[in-house]
Amino acid sequence: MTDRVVVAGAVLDEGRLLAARRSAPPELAGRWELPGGKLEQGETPPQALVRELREELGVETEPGERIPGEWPLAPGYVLQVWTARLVSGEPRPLEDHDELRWLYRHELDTVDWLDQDRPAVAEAARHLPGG
Ligand code: 9L3
Ligand code: MG
Repeated sequence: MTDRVVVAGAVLDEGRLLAARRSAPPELAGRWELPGGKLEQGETPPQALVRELREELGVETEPGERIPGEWPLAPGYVLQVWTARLVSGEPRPLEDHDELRWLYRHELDTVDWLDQDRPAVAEAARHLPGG
């Protein structure tokens, strides 16, 4: 059995990375993540990412490049991450999040990232100015 993919976005804008604080489920609430979610039937990861960011944040985005790596989640699921740029809209925490923050590179460790997301965030940092 191949693992199911959860796709997340390293949304980059004006030299900053978007971090989202989860409001659910209870065991993940309060922790920060790169927003995204599970692929639906027939979707490619970039298609799923565009849909998830629209649903969760109310923005239109364009996926960029895959961040190298794949990180284990709950059994049977793996996390893949793509960079994304904003095409239109201002991100708002519409679904599954209660706060958003734009972080410069030097601010990345000021939020309590999900353990699962930490290596992906470290890789995403390579796309930010200052390193
Ligand atoms: N997950 C971990 N890091 C992320 C994302 C978007 C998701 N950056 C985990 C949390 C959930 C599962 O993947 O256990 C499914 O995510 P969602 O559909 O609840 O966002
Ligand atoms: Mg989600």
